[in-house]
Amino acid sequence: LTAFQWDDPFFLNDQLSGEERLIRDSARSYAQDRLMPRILEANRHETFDRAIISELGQQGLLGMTLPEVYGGSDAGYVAYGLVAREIERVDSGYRSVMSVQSSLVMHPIYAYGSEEQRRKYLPRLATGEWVGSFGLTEPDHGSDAGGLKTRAEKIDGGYRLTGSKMWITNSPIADVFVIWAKSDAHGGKIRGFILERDVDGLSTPKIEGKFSLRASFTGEVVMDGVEVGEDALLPYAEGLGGPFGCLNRARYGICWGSMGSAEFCFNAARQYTLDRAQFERPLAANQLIQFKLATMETDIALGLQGALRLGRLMDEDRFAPEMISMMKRNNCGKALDVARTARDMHGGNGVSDEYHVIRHVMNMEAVNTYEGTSDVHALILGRAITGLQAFTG
Ligand code: TGC
Ligand code: FAD
Repeated sequence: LTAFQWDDPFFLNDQLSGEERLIRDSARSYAQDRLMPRILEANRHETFDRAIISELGQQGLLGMTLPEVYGGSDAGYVAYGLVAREIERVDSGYRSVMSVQSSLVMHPIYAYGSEEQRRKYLPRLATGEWVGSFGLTEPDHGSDAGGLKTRAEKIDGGYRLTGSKMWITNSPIADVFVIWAKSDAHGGKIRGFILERDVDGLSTPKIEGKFSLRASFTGEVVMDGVEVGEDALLPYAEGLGGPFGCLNRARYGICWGSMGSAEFCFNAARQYTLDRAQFERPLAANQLIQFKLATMETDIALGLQGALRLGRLMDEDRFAPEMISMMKRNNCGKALDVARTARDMHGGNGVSDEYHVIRHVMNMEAVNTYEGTSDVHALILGRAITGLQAFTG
């Protein structure tokens, strides 16, 4: 008989290559040594240390699925997922910053950009010298992304963009913006444009009072007749498939990241209930507590296995978007349940940020909503299962 390992029930560690383990361990050391000591104050005061993006770059954690010639490390999707898990074990806001830069800004420039665009932007985004953001959502079009209203009008030598984007991660501090707009010159189809910070008519007000992902800046992107040259257009993306090709990668990263958050909460709840006694015995000696721990651990173990399988399929380029919807929805939902349960098991201390679990609860509320809400992913799966779309009447 093999001994059960409560902290790695299905021996996930054995299913990784030596290189994947090295990347995971180095990301874990960075996250625990450098990010964990900063998070309490950052979350409490809603601040983000810009230096973190440069540090992620120095650690080789930005654009890691891209080829080395553009500043990436060609490390593959499993390695990328393992890093997301380590960063989100500390905080979803920090993972968000990394996901946006890697999957939502570097990926489209690599996949849909010209060679000049790749060479201009990717190396600087990979080192963290430049910060990127991705504008798809608008005040009146979130789940219904295809209804977006931002327009690109053809002018002499380029385009004029008008519209506004809402809930955009990194926008208040970004140097580079990948903006999705309907282009009159392309029959009203959705096209991607690269905007730089210093263009006239661009403003990026920060959204205040956010009670989730407080350690990551979120803002608007307001474009009041922003004029850009022909070279701002991403030549190789047309239609919703452009932004969704990026979202596939970012949603996949969240499958792993959410499990990192859940593992933190599970470990914290296990240790807390072992250490704290009530009625003259450890809380962990109670059946109700053990039931909760068993459920949490099962959800995490299954979620990690699913994420790993999905990552292997992505590395083989053999994935369907519905697989990502299934795992994004499942893992975010389970991570939210785990965080809420861990919060409860900490009693009154659970609402103090010193114990960190309440911060994970708050974060997972947004993670369960962005990149496609839980119910939108259910509808994507429902459509694939039945052949009937239920988004509209
Ligand atoms: P639908 O008819 O389904 O598709 C229209 C076109 O898009 C293509 N497509 C995809 N392509 C690749 N991958 C995918 N996952 C794709 N999903 C759709 C599709 O093939 C089709 O192409 P074509 O050539 O035939 O035109 O479009 P719909 O309008 O019915 O879509 C409905 C729905 C609900 C599925 C979709 O709009 C959706 O997923 N909405 C959710 C919106 C969303 O996820 N927004 C994310 C914004 S970014 C963000 O949240 C970043 S948070 C970052 C952080 O901080 O970490
Ligand atoms: P809505 O679409 O209005 O949905 C509201 C509710 O209605 C949800 O419960 C939803 O599931 C439900 N609903 C919607 N349609 C249907 C339907 N057909 N049937 C049944 N129920 C339905 N976007 C970006 O482009 N870039 C970013 O960097 C970015 N970062 C973000 C960071 C944060 C912190 C947050 C909170 C959001 C971010 N977003 C970003 C936006 C995010 O993707 C959207 O919030 C999300 O897609 C949901 O859109 P919405 O907020 O407009 O909600």
